[in-house]
Amino acid sequence: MLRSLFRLGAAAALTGFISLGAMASASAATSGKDALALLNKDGDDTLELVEVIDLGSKLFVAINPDGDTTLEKDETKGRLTDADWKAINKDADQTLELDEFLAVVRARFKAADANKDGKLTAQELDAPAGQKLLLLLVK
Ligand SMILES: [Ca+2]
Ligand SMILES: [Ca+2]
Ligand SMILES: [Ca+2]
Ligand SMILES: [Ca+2]
Repeated sequence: MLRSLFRLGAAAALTGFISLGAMASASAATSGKDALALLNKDGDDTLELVEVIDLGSKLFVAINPDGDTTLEKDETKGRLTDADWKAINKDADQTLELDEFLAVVRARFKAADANKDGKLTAQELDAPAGQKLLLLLVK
């Protein structure tokens, strides 16, 4: 546990120049174990894509307080950086539609699934790619 925390710290330090802005305002990273306790609802000990997409759909509604069909930049603060927005917002308007948002969720899930078995373990969630997914989902 201590060693994985250290690894996480080292990884965070390495990527710090990219995510410093986001990290500074966000609370401490969520551990894979905590994330599973919080997000895994079906009684196994992994997150599957269907669970994560379901979460993403609910999150889209939850972080969209103005109740329109899009996310604006201020609504994704701390979850997505300006660089993320550029990459995600394919139609180059000032908003993220649900399909654009879920495409990011899906891409981050795939990136985090190191052994490509369609499930995210606590260990995979603790790795940098897993933390990127959690940054999006948990705040
Ligand atoms: Ca599960
Ligand atoms: Ca909105
Ligand atoms: Ca858009
Ligand atoms: Ca996996």
